[in-house]
Amino acid sequence: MDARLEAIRDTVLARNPGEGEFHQAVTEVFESLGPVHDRHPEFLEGAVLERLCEPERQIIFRVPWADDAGRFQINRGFRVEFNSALGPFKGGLRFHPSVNLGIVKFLGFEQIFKNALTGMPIGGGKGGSDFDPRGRSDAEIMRFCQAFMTELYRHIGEYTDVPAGDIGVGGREIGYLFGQYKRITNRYESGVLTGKGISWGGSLVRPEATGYGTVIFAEEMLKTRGQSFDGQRVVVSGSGNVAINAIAKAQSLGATVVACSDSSGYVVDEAGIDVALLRQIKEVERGRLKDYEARRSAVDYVDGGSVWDLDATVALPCATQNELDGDAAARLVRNGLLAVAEGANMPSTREAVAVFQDAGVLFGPGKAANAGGVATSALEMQQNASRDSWSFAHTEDRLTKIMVGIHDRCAATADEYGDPGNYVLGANIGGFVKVADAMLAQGLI
Ligand code: NDP
Ligand code: 2IT
Repeated sequence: MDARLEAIRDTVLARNPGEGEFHQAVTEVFESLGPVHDRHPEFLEGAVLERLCEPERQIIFRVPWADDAGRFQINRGFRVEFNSALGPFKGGLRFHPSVNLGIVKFLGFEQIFKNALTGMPIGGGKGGSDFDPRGRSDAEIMRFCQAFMTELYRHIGEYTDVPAGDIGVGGREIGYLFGQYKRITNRYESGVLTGKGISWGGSLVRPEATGYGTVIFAEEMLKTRGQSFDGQRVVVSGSGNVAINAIAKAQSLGATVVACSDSSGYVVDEAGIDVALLRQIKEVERGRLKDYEARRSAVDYVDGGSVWDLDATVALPCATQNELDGDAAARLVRNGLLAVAEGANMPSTREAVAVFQDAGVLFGPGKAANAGGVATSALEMQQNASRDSWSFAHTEDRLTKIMVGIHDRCAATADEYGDPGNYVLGANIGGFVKVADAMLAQGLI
């Protein structure tokens, strides 16, 4: 790492002790930015990096709620409003027992650059709670969402901060959150949340957008080597919103997705994952992936283990951070891997990324490859602002153009900085320069 940047990075790490994922995300971005600071000394003079690493505002709050047995439960809520140089803070809410400040900050930090890459007018933020939705009734989910919004409402707004979904937060939760926001504020402010239902201000394609976008990004990478998804053998981790829609899109392009997972285990279905059955189990019944095995022939369920033990030509990690380490990467490379596109945020460890890059595997980092979700959230905001709603075909066409544009910008930036094919460099520099220019233009804030 450039020595000037390393000194700033070390200060950031010392000021934020114990936030391992945040340290990892900052280090990974800083490693790309040395050459930018040679060309743009004004970024150092303007203390852009120091400002970027300090969120504009961080909110931590108590979320008290009552479970079905009438017992009082206390969770912790977060919203980190990281950077508003390009637009209102924008990013999802994660409900998962592992959520802590360091995780919310890594996600918010990544979101700044991702949102810049989309070309849409959105800043970066993230939030969530250590609430565990697993095993909770619908009524408990509703009461939790209402309690969460009872504090969050005062910090968000169409022009201020616009949350959406992430792990553990989908259409159901956004509905309860929106209802409570409306009830407290007495305002039908559609643009305050994205991922809404279609009849009450949502956008077609938003549910599919992250998974579809990840596959579109991967297809563009494959094209640079004269290849496509057609005939590829694909392994996907996760079986949530991003994973299911990535599987559907990859198979529509002629690939066979032979496996997917949840946090308990994985299924191997050599005929190709049955997306309708997977949706039925995970989205309708809210069941476990294990249930898939009994309902389809010639399927193996492996309890525990790792989906990365299988061989594949394309890997799409779509579950969570640091789920793919250096050993798993080396195994995939040995078994003939061509490409990786990250549907999840930071699913590959730094060691894994190094293995992929050293082996010449096409590697699309999350902040570029999974930007289709937030980009379509911005399209939802655009429809809300004009009180309009677009067709599926039109919205999907916009998403496709945005993803191709992100791919091409990352590739062109990597070329410009002398490292062709390095999408990590291209995404980090491309996103950073746009935000840095806007921050300097807006003065010392
Ligand atoms: P969901 O809650 O819909 O699904 C998450 C999936 O990942 C589940 O299969 C879950 O398994 C698995 N998973 C979650 N945490 C862990 C863990 N600690 N260990 C193992 N498996 C785990 O979330 P999404 O699909 O929305 O999000 C998946 C990833 O994509 C996240 O990294 C998120 O930040 C990222 N992302 C999401 C976007 C969106 O639009 N939703 C946009 C961009 C990125 P189980 O059910 O067993 O917990
Ligand atoms: O990580 C992400 O980009 C998301 N969870 C989606 C955020 C959004 O505002 O749609």
